[in-house]
Amino acid sequence: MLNSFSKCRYLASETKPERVMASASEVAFVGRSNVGKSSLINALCGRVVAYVSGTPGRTRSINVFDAGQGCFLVDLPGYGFARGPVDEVLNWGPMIETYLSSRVSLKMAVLVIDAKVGPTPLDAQMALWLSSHRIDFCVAASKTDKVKPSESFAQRKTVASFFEMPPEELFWISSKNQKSVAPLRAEILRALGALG
Ligand SMILES: Nc1nc2c(ncn2[C@@H]2O[C@H](COP(=O)(O)OP(=O)(O)O)[C@@H](O)[C@H]2O)c(=O)[nH]1
Ligand SMILES: [Mg+2]
Repeated sequence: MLNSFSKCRYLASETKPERVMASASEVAFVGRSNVGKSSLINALCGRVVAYVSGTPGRTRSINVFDAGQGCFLVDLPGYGFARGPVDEVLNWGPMIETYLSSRVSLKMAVLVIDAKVGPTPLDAQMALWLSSHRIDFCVAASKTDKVKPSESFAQRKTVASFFEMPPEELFWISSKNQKSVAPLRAEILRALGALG
């Protein structure tokens, strides 16, 4: 069973979900554009494997990373960014929905949200969509370095209660200073190794 992402490497970029290669098991990252999905993948791997951009809406394809032993990490295009070529914007919803609902090897989604901003209506919609499609997911609040330490405890509690979970179940992470990445890494490895 896989026990780290030290050998994880970029595999492919696809705009058609049906073209993504088959895996034994995989975990996908969803969330707003620019929320820190690619940075989080890099933090989980302990080195740069995913492209990080300062410009929102840059990732318009499904980026696949091979973690070894047939396991994939999948970086999905971010939502909430309306600008860009019309066909790309219109293609976004069907592209991730088709991907998420058709991958038989998908073990879990990581819903990445901004720790300071908290969940947006689109994040809430995504959580509901995942639940209604019976896709197991966890929530990772990223960029926690932007939350004042004095407000961190209360903010984590508020965000967790939005998702109706205890605060300790909400992953509270900073990719910038690598803070608390380990518990999420363990959860993803557990999900990838899960049978069924
Ligand atoms: N302060 C801070 N900035 C971050 C963190 N994670 C990502 N960023 C920044 O947020 C921007 C978007 O990051 P990226 O990973 O490309 O987001 P994506 O669009 O969701 O993949 C970049 O400028 C990153 O450097 C974090 O934990 N803390
Ligand atoms: Mg990205």
